[in-house]
Amino acid sequence: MQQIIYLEETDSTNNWAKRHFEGFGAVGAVVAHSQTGGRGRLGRAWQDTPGQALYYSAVLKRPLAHPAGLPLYVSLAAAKALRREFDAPMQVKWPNDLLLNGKKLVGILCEGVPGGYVCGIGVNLCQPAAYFSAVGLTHATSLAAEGVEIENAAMVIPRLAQALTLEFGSAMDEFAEKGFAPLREIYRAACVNIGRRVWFAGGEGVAVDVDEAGRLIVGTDEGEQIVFTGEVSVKGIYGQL
Ligand code: BT5
Repeated sequence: MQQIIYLEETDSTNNWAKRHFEGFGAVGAVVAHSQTGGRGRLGRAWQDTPGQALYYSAVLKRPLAHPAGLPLYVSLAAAKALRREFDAPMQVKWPNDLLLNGKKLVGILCEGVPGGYVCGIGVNLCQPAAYFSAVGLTHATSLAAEGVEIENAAMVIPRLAQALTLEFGSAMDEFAEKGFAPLREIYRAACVNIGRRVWFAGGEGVAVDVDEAGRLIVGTDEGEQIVFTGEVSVKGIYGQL
């Protein structure tokens, strides 16, 4: 049985997992009812709606042959858990946002620490659509806002936390050994970037593929470019014209 710790409040479940990393077994997780300093990538904030969303971080203490693909693995693992629990058809925006009906439902923040990894996953469960417009997150959504019936979030949260934690156990043996390559087809099928116009730090073009290492391949006027990291906006997604 993998250990999942439930907290009433913390700054960020990723921070908490890092501070208590030594106390975890090979696989474990922490969930908070509320985060006072939830973090996104690149110093951005993750909004807190206590009890209406899942704030979860998995702790992973195992070597990964190709750790660069971890955020993509985690996005597929979360998509699988959400499909299983709620029958929700998720899409992925490279590298690791999960979208439902074109809006951001899940944010993922993977961080390396000495001896392993912390994988943070935020899932919006039952905030009403009006909440997102009130806080200016016009491209975000929750399961409930998309019509998924959530009777009791307090019961859904531990169920989803358990489903997610399973994905960090033996389910990830193949990824730990072989990296992203065996997942490439599944990822490509879910990826909203492919075939769309994208903008990235080095230019713009049409996303044509995701390679075996999980990098985005973009066809530009100067030829194919490989995007390793950073922000990529996608035409037609998040209000991008
Ligand atoms: C992410 O960053 O999407 C990663 C978010 C990870 C959150 C989890 S919660 C548990 C764990 N503990 C943490 O402290 N973090 C992790 P990024 O790609 O940088 O996106 C951040 C952007 O998403 C913000 O600038 C907003 O535009 C938007 N955003 C903020 N809160 C949101 C929410 N609740 N739902 C949807 N979008 C949100």
